[in-house]
Amino acid sequence: MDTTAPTIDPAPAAGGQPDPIATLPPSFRWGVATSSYQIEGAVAEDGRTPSIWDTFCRVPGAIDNGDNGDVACDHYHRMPADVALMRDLGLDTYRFSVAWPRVQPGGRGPVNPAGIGFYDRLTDELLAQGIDPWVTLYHWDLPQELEDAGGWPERDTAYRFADYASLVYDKLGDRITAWTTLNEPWCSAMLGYAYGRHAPGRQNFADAMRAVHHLLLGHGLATQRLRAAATNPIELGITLNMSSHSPATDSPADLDATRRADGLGTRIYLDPLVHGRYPTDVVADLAARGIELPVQDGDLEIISTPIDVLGVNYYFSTAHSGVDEQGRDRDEDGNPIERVVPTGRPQTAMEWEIVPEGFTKLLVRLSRDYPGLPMWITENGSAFVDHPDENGFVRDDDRVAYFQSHIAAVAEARQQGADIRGYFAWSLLDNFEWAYGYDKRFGIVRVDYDTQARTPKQSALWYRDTIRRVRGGQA
Ligand code: IFM
Repeated sequence: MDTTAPTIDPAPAAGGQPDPIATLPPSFRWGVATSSYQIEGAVAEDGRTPSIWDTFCRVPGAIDNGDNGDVACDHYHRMPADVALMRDLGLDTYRFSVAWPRVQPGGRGPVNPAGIGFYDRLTDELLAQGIDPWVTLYHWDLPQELEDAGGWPERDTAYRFADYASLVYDKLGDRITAWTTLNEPWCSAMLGYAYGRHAPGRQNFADAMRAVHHLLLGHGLATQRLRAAATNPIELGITLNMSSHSPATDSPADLDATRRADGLGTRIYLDPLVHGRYPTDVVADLAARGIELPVQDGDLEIISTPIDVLGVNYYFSTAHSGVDEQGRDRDEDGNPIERVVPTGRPQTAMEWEIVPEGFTKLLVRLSRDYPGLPMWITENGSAFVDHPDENGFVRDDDRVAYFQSHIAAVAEARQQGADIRGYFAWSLLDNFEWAYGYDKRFGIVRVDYDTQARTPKQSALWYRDTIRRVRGGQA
């Protein structure tokens, strides 16, 4: 990394108040997160078979600009240099995901030595540079063969996932202690099977609900397998994407829409994971639509197998209305309306409203409703339109401001009693942002996709300096 690049001082906190980030303890842990399909490329190398994303990217119109992950950031071939970048940023930990079709081609059968070899080398490289590896087992790249057999709406996929998790643990468990089963099952279920915006691109709400249950079952089965296999202490958990939901007005329709958004966004996952039951109001809402979750005897005990850590991914918060723009409270199928209403706040390039206080509210709420579960912020970050200067340097003040206000929001939640142990910035590199392709840049390091050159942005330098100051107790 160019150490002559400017060092960025954090902006003073508003109103001359002490910076809340200064309240984070030196023991607080800092990292960056990525995912396999978004950065690796090399989709047909060393025995990897297609995932649902390789297939979906070939559907005309599915991805902006017709982009795909064939090359992405070419991380598969540039991994040691990328780890060196992380070392130069002074990171404690790196959260990456393992590509299922790379290590178990087709989603069944034995491990592929060449595929797992990549993660084996990555693990060793991280440890050699003093960075703790944190594995996510599933960040959406389901082997296509398993989708052809029914995908997550099919119960068998949960058992296939547990087998795959065991294979990975068997090869990496001697060196890796932090394990996340699933990343953002809401996205897998809703974007993938209800809205058709993500792979595999299906649009069937009942299938999405079946996927929710089987994702949770897969998580529980994998948790049991890893616990049984672990000979050393491990930190095991799941990562959920969550927001604070508020009603657009205090009308009964808006209050009910907010309840339903929270039910399908947060409680349908956390209630079974932590309390061993699905929320009764959500079950009733589904029953009103003729849908029953495919729960079998013993499933909820498996799903609520104790975990050590809850991963929280936060990007925005939302206000909800129970009526559409024409004032109707039911859609054409007779289902109640639940509409996100803009509040006029500034937005990121994703058109997501910037609501740091919603982050504090969410974290405090989680610690109240699901007590005793330590939290890590496993993703937080923002896409903005980046403009490199004549030297290729990106002065991304908007991204720095986003990080500053959101890390301060985490510190504020800790002050209010939430047990939060660490923070991963999303993301190390600009990367393949799913249906948006490469136009949306979340990286703290700019990637020139023509040359694959990496250039740390101002936000990377700010993050490095913030970590140093907090560690030294002088944030
Ligand atoms: O890029 C994604 C990531 O894969 C999952 N969490 C949200 C990020 C930004 O959309």
